[in-house]
Amino acid sequence: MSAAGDDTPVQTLPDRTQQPPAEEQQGGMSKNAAKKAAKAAKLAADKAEKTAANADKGIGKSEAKKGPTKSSKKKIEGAALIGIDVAKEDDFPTWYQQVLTKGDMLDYYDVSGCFILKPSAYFIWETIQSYFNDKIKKMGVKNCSFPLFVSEDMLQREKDHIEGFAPEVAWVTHAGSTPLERKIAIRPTSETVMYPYYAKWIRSHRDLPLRLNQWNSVVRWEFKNPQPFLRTREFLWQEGHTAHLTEEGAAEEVLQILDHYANIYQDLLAVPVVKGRKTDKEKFAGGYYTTTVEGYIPATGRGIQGGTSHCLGQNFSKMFGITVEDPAAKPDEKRPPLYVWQNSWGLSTRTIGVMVMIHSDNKGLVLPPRVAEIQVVIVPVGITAKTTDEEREKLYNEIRGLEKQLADSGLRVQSDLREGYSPGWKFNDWELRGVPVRLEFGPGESAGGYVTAARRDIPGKEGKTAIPLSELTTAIPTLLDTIHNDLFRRADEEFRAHRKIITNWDDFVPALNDKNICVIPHCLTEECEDQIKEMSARKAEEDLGVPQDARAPSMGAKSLCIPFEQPEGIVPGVTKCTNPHCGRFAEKWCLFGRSY
Ligand code: 87F
Repeated sequence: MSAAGDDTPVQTLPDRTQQPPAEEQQGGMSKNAAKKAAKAAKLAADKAEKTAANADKGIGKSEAKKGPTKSSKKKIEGAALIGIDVAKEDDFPTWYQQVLTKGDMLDYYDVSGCFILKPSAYFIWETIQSYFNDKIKKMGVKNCSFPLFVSEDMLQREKDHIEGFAPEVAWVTHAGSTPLERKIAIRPTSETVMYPYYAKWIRSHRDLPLRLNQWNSVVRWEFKNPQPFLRTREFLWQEGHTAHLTEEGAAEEVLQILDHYANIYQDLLAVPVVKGRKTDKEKFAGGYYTTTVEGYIPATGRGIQGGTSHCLGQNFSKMFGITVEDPAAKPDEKRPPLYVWQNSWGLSTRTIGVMVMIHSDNKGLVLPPRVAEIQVVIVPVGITAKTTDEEREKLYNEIRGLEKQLADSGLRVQSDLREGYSPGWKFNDWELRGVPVRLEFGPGESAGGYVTAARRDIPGKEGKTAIPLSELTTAIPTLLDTIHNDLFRRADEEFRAHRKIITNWDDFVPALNDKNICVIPHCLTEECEDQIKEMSARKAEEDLGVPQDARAPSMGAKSLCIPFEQPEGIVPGVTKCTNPHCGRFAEKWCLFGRSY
């Protein structure tokens, strides 16, 4: 669509439309999905036409009245096809992939399961890094870097619990064509890399607590369907590993870290999470207990683990011989050495995937303002064929002034003075990239001493306000905070509405099929969890005679966590576990759901 007249060059959005390799298309694109895509493409084209038409309203009455000409209409449809062409509600996996690639966050790579994080995604990670670094440094944690490789010997030290993980460990076996004498593992996590050195470095209780963190990448060669950010063979994370003299010292830290994780989700990404403890079945097998933040993806109705903070107890210190002399021993008194108490905690770039899945829409990314690389974009509007070079230069200079004013007040702002693109095209482009606020500035605004602000999270007129230029540097930060709070509130309301308290088994599977996750009275035994998983999977109908809804996904429900915030109502020794085949008493309310 050309606002500047029909002589504007044909505009195509940058080609960020590359499809993932066939094997990475979640489930591949079925015929049905293709049909849906075509339908959605038509919808999107219609929508884009409206958007572009709206955008043009500020351009000059004569232009707006004319409406799109035949040739400009063609261009709108072309542009829309380059935008998101499937609806979130119709084909979520394809939508997700498109939002990320067309929003310029991520690209696919020619090694399956590996992805490129482009600058706008990496900016989010850097923001998380800087927030979390600040918090952990105040706790006395120091950053460091350990090698990428683990010897087979060290990895095997952990063999009891590594067994389950073994299929995912990637090995280096050759240098060029020469076989290595001993194969070397690539770290899937760094316990076995770091703890031999903890044993060496920790000599006395005065060396405690030892608190180290790494920002690194790890490799887990998963065979399940890869999903950008959520399940990738290499991913970025931080892993913290600490050693304490006492259980209490370790326990306190576990919860402090969990709070930081919850705050990263809530305060940076505008994503609500539930804090809780993992059941014995779901905890880290090598540890003592695991705490977790659990999120929820409304589009699929699935829970997602957002980050874990483990108390490892003394398991690893016993395996690796990490001991100190008992500080309570009197001078010549011989006491047995004390095994240190350890924690480990990790948060990964999965955070970014969760954020995208929750907030983004059929126009593309919706970035929460605190992590958006560009928070505000200023787009000139109302330039017509009649506008003189001087008039345009005057408008551009005013825009440069606004940009500087906002940048000086600490905002991340960019003006879009690209020639040859219409305002409507630019609007679509910035919407695709998720920029939280667009400021429109044209001759009308200039004369009236205001800017028109459009919120990315509220489409159309409803999200537009006029802001007097005199209030710009106070109003925009306020607007960004409002956007953050609204994004969080909407996601939180949705999460709460889909967290059902269920006490009757008959309501459990139907609730899951309605995209809920369920809080149920539970006995907390592993055996019962296994049963629940089986009974809530689609195959349960054939195998167990448990009737299933035709919409039931094949996946069964797992326990997500035992929420710290427990509803009322469980009477010890009276309340029964919700699984009718269990027969035990309930211990706690436990959150169950289909999950990632
Ligand atoms: C995959 C292969 C080998 C998870 C694995 O959660 C080993 C493992 O130990 C493995 N996948 N884990 C558990 C990781 C535990 C823990 N490590 C530090 C964390 C957070 C940070």
